Parts: sequence; structure tokens; C-alpha cells
Amino acid sequence: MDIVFSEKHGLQDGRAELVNGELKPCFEAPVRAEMVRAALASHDLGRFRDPDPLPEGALARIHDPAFLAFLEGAWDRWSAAGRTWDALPLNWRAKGMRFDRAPDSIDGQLSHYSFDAGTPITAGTWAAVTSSAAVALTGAGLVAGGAPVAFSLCRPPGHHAGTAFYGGYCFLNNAALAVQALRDAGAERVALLDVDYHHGNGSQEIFYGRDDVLFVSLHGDPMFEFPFFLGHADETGEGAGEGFNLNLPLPAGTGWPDYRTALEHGLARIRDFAPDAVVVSLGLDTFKADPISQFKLESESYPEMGGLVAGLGRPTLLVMEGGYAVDDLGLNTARFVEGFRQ
Ligand code: Q9C
Ligand code: ZN
Repeated sequence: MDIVFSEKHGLQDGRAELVNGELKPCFEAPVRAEMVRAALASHDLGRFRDPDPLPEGALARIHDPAFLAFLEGAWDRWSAAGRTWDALPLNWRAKGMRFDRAPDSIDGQLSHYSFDAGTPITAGTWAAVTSSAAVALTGAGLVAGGAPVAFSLCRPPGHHAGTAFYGGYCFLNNAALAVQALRDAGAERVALLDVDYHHGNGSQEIFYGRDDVLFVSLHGDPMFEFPFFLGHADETGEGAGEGFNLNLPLPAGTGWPDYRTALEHGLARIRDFAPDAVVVSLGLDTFKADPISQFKLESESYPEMGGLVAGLGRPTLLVMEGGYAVDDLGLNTARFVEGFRQ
């Protein structure tokens, strides 16, 4: 198995996020990718390779050009305004305020394009997020070229980022870019299975109206968990996409037996869809010791999870998303991959 990885992930190294009313060190930190890299290497799970350069126009297959221009220039505008800490938004719209106009100022635009205060833009953010996207697209190219499985060790993660918004530690939607690249390379139907603990609101938004991409997500119920405003079971797709979005929200405290039952339900829907390829948004924040999450999966759950996903028997790209229990993140990721390859 090829493992695509770029050292440039380290250029995203935010200083702080707002958690429980306190400014705390970012959970989404460079050590995460280093732990995964070390564990995949020590378990001898594949050959590491660098990403290819981003193809011209690849990001605009998913993201709005104005949003991309904003992300690329945001740090320079922020620092030109004399700010030295990370760029973070301070306020958002509520019902009754306008969504149809973007403000001109950097502060207004940070608010316009974001949905939380946990996703800092730094001097290195654009370089890091474009390298993460390149990692995903290179993995998609390997799968499109006939590899049965590839691993895109993306960081920063991507599944909370939408057509024209960022948040939840995500800026560009790596998995969605990979799905689109597989479609563009000839796959007629692609399934996107999201097993990150949080609902992949960005991925859902991107594919909500489409019947060529089936989105299936297992996650903490938005009634109690971030991102709060998307991820309910009654969101089933719209227009041509009706029936091609499956949300499986689960309660706090969910352990492996109930998780497995929901996963088997999601996998049955994917089998029925008969995809030519599968992309997995692989978050390991379902682990019992994850510091920001409330599921109770064990390390032993991950080989079983990997085996169940592999049972789809389709060419598969694994795309790294969340997972914040850094001492166990590498081992849990390696165990998923080992179970997948059995
Ligand atoms: N109480 C991913 O896993 N909010 N993103 C955390 C902590 C944001 C998670 C607040 C969580 C985003 C890719
Ligand atoms: Zn997550």
C-alpha cells in the first residue's frame, strides 16, 4: 500500500482555539500526523511517497474561487492589519442577517467564510492545506490507476470544509477533492464513507444534490455534538441527490457493538449503491480516550472496523481526518489499516 505524506503539514501549527470558554493549545497539532506516520512505518504498512504537485484547477472542482482566493490571501491581510496572533473570527450571522453579501474587511471575511473559532489561519496555513489536498489527490490518482487501496495521510483534515466555508480544523475538503478526482478519472459512482466522530458537514454540503456520490456518515448526534447544525437522520439529499445522503447519528457513550450495527447498516447502503470506488474519511476520534469526543471505541475495535470496510471489496482511498488522543492515534490508525488488509 502506498502512503502519501507531506512534511508540509507542519506549516499549520495554530497557537490556540477557544474551548469551554478558555483559549487552549490547538488539539489539531502537527504531532498528530507524526504519530500516524511513525506507527504506519513501524508496523510496516506501506511505502511512503510524496504528493505530486496540485494540478491546475483541481481545487476549483470542489471549492468556490472567491473562497480559495480568500484563504490564500487571508494571513497576509491579517498580518498587514498589525495582528501577530493567529487569524480567528469573532462573530457570525444569526437568522435575519444577510448571507448574500461578503464584507470587504479581513475581519468581516473571516466571519463570512468560517463557522467556528477553532480553526486558526496562520502564516503557513495555505501551504499546509494545499499540500494536504495534494496528498489526497495523489492518493486518488493511485486508486484511479488500479491500486486496490492507498492511504492519504492528510493534515490538516478536511471533512468540515464546504464549497465556500472552513471550520472544525478544516480548510479544504481533501476527501471531496479525492472523490471528484475519481469521478473525473472515470469512476461513475463513488461512495464517501465518513467514520470520523464528527459529522462531515462540508462533505454533505458539497454532494447533497448529487446522485453520483453517496455520502454515508456515522457521528455524534448533532443534538449534543459539533457541528450542531447539520448531521440529522432526516437529511437525505435534495433534487437528484435525494436518497444519496445517509446520516447515522449516534448517542454519547456509543461503544463498539452499537457502532458496528450502524456501520453495517451504512455498508449495506454502499453495497446497494455499487460504487466503482470508495473514499473513507478516516477519523480516529471515536476512540474512548479522545479528549474532545464522547464515543467509547477500543483499540481492538479498529481492526474490526477496517475489516468490515474492506469487505466492500472496492478500490478504496483512506483519507486521514480527526483523532486527538495523540498517544493512541498512531496505533489505532495502524490497526484499522491492518484490519483492512487482512
Ligand atoms: N470541545 C475534526 O475532527 N470543536 N474536527 C472542538 C472541543 C471542533 C473536529 C471543541 C471539533 C472539530 C476533523
Ligand atoms: Zn472529528
